[in-house]
Amino acid sequence: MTRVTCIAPVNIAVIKYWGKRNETLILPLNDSISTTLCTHDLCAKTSVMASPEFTEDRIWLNGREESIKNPRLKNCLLQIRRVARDQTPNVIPESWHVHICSENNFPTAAGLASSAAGYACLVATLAQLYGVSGDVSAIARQGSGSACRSMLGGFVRWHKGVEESGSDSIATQIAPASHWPELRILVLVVSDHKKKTSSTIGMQNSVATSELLNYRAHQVVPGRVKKMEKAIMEKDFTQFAEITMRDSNQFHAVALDTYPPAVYMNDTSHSIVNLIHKFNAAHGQIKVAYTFDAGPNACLYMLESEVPEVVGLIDWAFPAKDMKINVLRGLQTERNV
Ligand code: 2P0
Repeated sequence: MTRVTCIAPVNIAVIKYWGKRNETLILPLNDSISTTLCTHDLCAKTSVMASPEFTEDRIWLNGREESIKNPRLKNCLLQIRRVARDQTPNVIPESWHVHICSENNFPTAAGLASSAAGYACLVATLAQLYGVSGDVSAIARQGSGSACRSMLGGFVRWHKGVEESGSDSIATQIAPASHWPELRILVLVVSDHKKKTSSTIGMQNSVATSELLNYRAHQVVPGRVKKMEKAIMEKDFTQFAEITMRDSNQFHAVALDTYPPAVYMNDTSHSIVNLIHKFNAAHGQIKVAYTFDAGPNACLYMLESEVPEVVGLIDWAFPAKDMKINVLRGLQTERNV
């Protein structure tokens, strides 16, 4: 019997991925950029065991057995085994089955990129178990699109690619976390309920019905990606923050432009947006940026020097007795799993 355990972090997009051009291969309509967190508060942990005594592949998610027949899961397993057959045929015999145990220590499916960390962790663990080397981000991408970004640390770009096969739709590192060590993220967990519309379904509906999505993917994001890379390389927080907020707002505008609309933010999310704009206006400069994924929870980017004042502001605006809003502090990471 042989066993490997890995942990993988969540990533938070500053240029959002929303919409696929190929559902099977999970090829996106536009590039996206994220930062990978380094905190044990927000990560997935996966153990995979292989044994000649196992009679079938099985998986447990957060302690509950799930079907191994999930096509994305099956595909990741199949592809790692295919690479292993070529690269390392003697590490795990082909006849052996695997048992997979995976858990998240944060709300699953509440718009906190749980599938990104989960599939990144699964693919990295399988790759290690089977002794596979090289870039496996294209395999993680086929588990969940945003998972390919969690395979790398620091500032990461997922290139949409142009090949029909998806071979160039991979993640690359723009810069390691050490490039901008003062950058901090606060994750405000507004709600840990499962979202009504999953990202996968939400983006399918957007592709089918939103007129704004095409404009965003083809006219807006390419320019934003260039500006964002420059802001990151120059450690220009004002630019970084403004693009981050505009991109979050545009992604939610696309969600609302979808028919029927996908509403991910709630009243508390909108209160947070207003609070941050007022805070920045009071300082006469952008000190904090917000971004929201497919859920109501807020991620706030700021420099380390601002953390005490912002935490104080959040405590003041959302007293614990009135509202459940947990603040998790995320740092960036150098590497992933
Ligand atoms: C992102 N999201 O860039 C965007 C922003 C949500 C909003 O990537 O269908 O769970 O598995 O590829 O990766 C969520 O999408 O969707 C996502 P699939 P995924 O982080």
